[in-house]
Amino acid sequence: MSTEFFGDIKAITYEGPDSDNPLAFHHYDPERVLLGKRMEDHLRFSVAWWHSFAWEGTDPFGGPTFQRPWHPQDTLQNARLKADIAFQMFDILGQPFFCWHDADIRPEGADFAESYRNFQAIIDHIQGLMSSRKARLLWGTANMFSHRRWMAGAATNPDPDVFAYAMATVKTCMDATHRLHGQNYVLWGGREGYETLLNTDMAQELDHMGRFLSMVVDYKHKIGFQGTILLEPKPQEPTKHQYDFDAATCFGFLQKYGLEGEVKLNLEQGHAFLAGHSFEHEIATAAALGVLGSIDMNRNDTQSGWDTDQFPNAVPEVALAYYHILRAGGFTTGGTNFDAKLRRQSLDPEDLIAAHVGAMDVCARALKAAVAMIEDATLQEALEARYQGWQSAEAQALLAGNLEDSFARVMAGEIAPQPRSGRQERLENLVNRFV
Ligand SMILES: [Mn+2]
Repeated sequence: MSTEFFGDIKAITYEGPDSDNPLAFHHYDPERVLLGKRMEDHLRFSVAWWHSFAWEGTDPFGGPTFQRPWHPQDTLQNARLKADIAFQMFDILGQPFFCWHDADIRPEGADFAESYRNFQAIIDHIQGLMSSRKARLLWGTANMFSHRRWMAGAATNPDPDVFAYAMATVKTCMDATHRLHGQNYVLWGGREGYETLLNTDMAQELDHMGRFLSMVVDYKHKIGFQGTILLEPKPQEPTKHQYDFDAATCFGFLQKYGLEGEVKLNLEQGHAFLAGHSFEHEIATAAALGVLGSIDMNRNDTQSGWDTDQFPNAVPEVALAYYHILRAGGFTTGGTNFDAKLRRQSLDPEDLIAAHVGAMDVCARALKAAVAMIEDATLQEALEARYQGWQSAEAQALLAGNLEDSFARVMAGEIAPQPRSGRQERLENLVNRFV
C-alpha cells in the first residue's frame, strides 16, 4: 500500500530550462558548481515533516481536507507508515535534508512516558530508514504550542510545572536530534509571548526564557551535540505578541542573557513579512550581528496579513535573500527549509511533489541570479564607492576622536559635506537585469 502513494512518479531529474516536463527540475541542478560550490551544497534544501505529512488540511473555519493512508495519526503503525512515505518523497525529490517536531512524527500518548516511548520507537524507525537513504536531519524541534498544556506558553508559562514539562520535552528532542546527527536544533517560541499585559509579568517571563535557553545550551555541551542552536523569530500569531519578535529583538535577548556567541537564528520569509520587514532585511540584520544560521523559505499572501506558509514563487525577492546569504558567506550548518504547506484544495499526492519541485526551482533560479549579481560585482562596487570616504586615515581618526575636535574643524570651515546621489533607481535597474 505504502509504495503506491506517489503512483508512478519517478525520481525528479534536472532537464534544463527548455524542458516542458512539469515533474523535472528546470533550474535546480544539484551538481552544478557555482562560486566553487555545488548547487545542492549552497541551497541545502529541507522538507518540513509537519506541513507535508502531519497537517491534514484544516484551517480556522474547516476540518481536514486531506485523506492520507497514514490517517488517523494516533497509532504507531500509522506513524511508521507516514515515515516510510516521507522517505519515498525524499527519494523522489533528492533533497538532502528534512526537519521535524516531536509531535509530527509520533502519536501523542496518554501521558509523558507513553509519548516518550512512542517517540523513541519512531526515532528508531527513522534511524533505520536513514541508514540506507540519502536524506539527513537538518534540525529537530519540540512542538510546545499545540497541546492545551502549552496554551500560556512553555518556558514563559506562569505555571512552573509547565516549565518543567518543557525542560523534559526539549531534553528528549535534543537527544533524538543528536542521535540522528542533526545539523541544528531549533526553538520556535510558539506561544512564548502574551495575549494581554493585564495578566503578564513580562520581566519574569523574559528571565525564565533566558534561563531556559541557557539550560538548552548547557545540555548541548553536556551531550556533545555539535550542531547549532537556533531561535526562530516571529512577531505575533498565535499570540498577540511574541518575545522573539524579529532578528534584532532576538539578538538583544541573546545578548542580555550572554548567549549571543552560542545561539544563531532561523529566519522565515513569512515571519519577516509579519514583522513589517523584507526577508533580506532580516538576513542582513542577522548577518550584521553575527547570528545568521538557517532559513525557512515560505512566504505569506501579501493581501491576507496572516501566516499562510506558502511555497516560494517570486524569483526577484528570493534572489535578494540569497544575495545577502552569499555575501554573508553562505550556510554552514543551516539550509533552506520549506516550512510551507499545500493549499487545502491541493488534495493529490502529485501536488506535494509539484509544490516542492517548483519551490526548489524558484530557489535555484534565484541562487543563479544572486551568483550572477556577485560575479558581475557592480552592486558591490557601488556599495564600496558609497563608503569610499571612510578609507582615509583622517576619516578613521573620527571614530577614535571626540565631539569637540570635530566641532572645531567644522566651525573653521575645514569640513563641509557635499551630498551625493544614493543612485537607488540605477541599482534597482541593475538588479532587474539578473532576476
Ligand atoms: Mn518556520
